[in-house]
Amino acid sequence: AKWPRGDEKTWKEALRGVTTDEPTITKSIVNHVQTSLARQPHNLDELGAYQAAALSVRDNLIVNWNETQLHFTRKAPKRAYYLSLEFLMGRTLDNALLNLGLKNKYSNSVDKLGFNLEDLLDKERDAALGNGGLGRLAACYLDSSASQELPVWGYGLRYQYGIFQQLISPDGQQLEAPDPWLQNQNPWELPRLDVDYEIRFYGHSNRLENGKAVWSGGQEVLAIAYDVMIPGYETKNTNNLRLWESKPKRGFDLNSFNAGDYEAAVESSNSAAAITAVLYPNDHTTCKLFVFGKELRLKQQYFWTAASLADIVRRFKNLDKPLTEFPDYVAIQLNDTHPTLAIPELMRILVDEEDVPWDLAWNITTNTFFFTNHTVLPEALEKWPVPLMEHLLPRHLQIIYDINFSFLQAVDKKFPGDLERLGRMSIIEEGFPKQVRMANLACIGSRKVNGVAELHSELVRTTIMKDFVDLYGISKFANVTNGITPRRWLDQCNPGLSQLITETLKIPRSVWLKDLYKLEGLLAHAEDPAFQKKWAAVKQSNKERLAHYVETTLGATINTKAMFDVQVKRLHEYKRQSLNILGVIHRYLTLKAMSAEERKKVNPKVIFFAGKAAPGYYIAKLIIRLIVNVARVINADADTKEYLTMYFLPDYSVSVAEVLIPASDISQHISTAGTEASGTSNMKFCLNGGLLVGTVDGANIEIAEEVGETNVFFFGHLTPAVEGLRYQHSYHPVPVEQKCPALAAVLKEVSSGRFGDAGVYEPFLNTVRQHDYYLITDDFDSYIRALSMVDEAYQDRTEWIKKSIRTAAKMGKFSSDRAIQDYAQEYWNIETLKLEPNGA
Ligand code: T68
Repeated sequence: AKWPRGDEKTWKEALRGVTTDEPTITKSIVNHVQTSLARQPHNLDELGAYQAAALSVRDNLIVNWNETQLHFTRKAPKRAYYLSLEFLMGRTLDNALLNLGLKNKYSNSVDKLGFNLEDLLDKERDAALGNGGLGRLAACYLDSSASQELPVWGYGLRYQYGIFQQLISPDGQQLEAPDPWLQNQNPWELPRLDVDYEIRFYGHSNRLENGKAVWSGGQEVLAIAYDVMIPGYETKNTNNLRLWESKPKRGFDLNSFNAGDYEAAVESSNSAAAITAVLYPNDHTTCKLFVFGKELRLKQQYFWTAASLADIVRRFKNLDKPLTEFPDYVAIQLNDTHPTLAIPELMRILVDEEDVPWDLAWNITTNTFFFTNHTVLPEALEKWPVPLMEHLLPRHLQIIYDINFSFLQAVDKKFPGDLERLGRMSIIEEGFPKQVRMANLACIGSRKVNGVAELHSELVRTTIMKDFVDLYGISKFANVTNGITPRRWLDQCNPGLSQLITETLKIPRSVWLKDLYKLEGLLAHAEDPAFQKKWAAVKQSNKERLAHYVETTLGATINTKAMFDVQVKRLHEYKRQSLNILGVIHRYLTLKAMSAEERKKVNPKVIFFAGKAAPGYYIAKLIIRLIVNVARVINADADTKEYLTMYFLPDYSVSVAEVLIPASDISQHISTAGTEASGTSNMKFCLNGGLLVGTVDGANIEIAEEVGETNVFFFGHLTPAVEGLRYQHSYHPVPVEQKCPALAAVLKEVSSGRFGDAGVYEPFLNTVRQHDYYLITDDFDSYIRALSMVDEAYQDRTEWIKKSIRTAAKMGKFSSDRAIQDYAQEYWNIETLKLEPNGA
């Protein structure tokens, strides 16, 4: 092709590639210190040095990102889009350096400039645009997509404030503070002020002939794109995560302004900016009690899906292909029901704006979307009141009714006269008010539906989606077991172990980090005492690193010779941190009852908790309070503190997880059977050589299948028993004293005020004593037995280390690379498109 403008030679000499030599790296950092930050060596602090290094790395990412986008545009492959309301990215600098292969060079450069790279990495604020597993999964999937050179974009929201900062008050209560993560600027995004779309809310929809309508009036706001570069590991391919920010369409209301009412003049612009102001901190519950705030959440969902779809349709239309070919070029993955409005929105675009006949539009739509379910908990299934939807999105409600009408006709054709079935399957739930069932809509509008671990997918098929399986057949309902990226969750967070693995396997790190099944090669060394010793030494130094972190944050000194037992995840009754804390109290009471001599035989243990509770989740917050106050009593008890201490680490985050996970000897994944869809931290702990104590739930089951049941400490009732036990609790309750005396003794101590605050914990204790929906009383004894087996196993340290090696060695399946391949092949039908190093 002809050179587009100017002198080709001049351009080509001036265009830069990725900087890879140390002197140029150093120059580029200093250049940013001087010009981007307007600083000098004498007033450059660590934050400034971090920013300059980050800006220099960003320059490199942008070069690759730009070439990748151009290449993809030219080649026009089918693309997949991952729509997620949450991307829990954590920090970026370390990951970018790893993926670019520039860590050593940058380390040397900043060294010469008088800084230490590890200290600079620590200056970065987490991008915490997510609640937990669902958001972190999206982040791992972006890493794997880019690393495997797949044309995948993420679409999300650019919240001004991420998940709240958690503070713990002196009496153990969770307090929330805002997370102004953009305060120091964010070098990892590129504002695309030229990429904007108008998004409408409210107004009226007037139906025309043949299914079309005109939606007008109401409020219009602008969606502005911010692009986040997603580098692949050891490839030039750099994908895009596009986050939308809301902005008023016009600066302010000129009429009010001219009338002198300045407050009214800016009001509507405030309401536009509010849409992307803050991430909703509720996981697993739609917070039914608060009617306010709900509308804003629905606004977020529509704003984001409408902007993303407008962008996707525009990109498709640039290809100059008929709209019937849309599904040959576009696959859209719905991360939970949050983006389900994308289904009626695509229908609206096709029918109202592109003049596509309804049936054809429906065909295009149902061949484009794929839906991942992340929970079967009934309280977590999203429903929106019809009146709210009618008010905010009048056209979409019409479309949903039209979809529902033909859908119910099809159901009635297959199951004539089965009114109950129609009632269950309808997108609209009858009641006051009527509600839109988003999971039904997502299922009806998608090609395939998947769960996130084998057991969970089976529960989807047999419980919440059973009627839909009867209608569509089983093949629409499949499984993709979750995965985690080994780049962040082994190489970055555990460099010592990564190094040891590379020298043991005698293959380059880049090979096993891209093919995690290669870890199986470690099995051949499990019996080698020299290797065992090195393996144990890595764990020990990670424990010391964690101890140092706890010392600096909480001021506590920790016995790093003790076993480290960790439970870190969102606070929720179904995850049963309650079982853990009640178990800790049981252990404490048992220790207190022993003689000093007896105690000496006990395996010393340090227990770590961390996790946030949704701000409105009263019981979860009480459980945090109990954990903190029990810790205070236990840690101060001279009789026992040598053998048992406990810490609640405030403000759990991705970067705190990166310190905690590699240090764990054992971690707890103890949800009531059938409630944890998958879990992903279980995979992270095992990949770092930690063992699991857990229930037969979620991905725990598949982990045990891989590593062998002898290497996992399972306990508790199984999923099929849960329903019957709950029935018993309701209709034939047995007092705790009778059913589980050990637990009754623990509850009594808490009630008596032994851990302070007598009375405060009653509402929580009553959940256990009364309905015990999560089966604490049923699983307690078996849990305590499992913990004794853990203690026993830990006494034989060599055996333990072997278990640890064998566990890590068998984690290949849980790489998110495998999960993404599965999505790419079985769902999206997309192919690798590599950007060659020379840019071809
Ligand atoms: C989690 N879900 C599952 N939800 O609980 C976990 N929900 O088992 C699974 O491993 C993980 O998804 C990945 O599949 C969540 O994290 C949320 O955070 C959430 C947020 C908003 C609304 C509902």
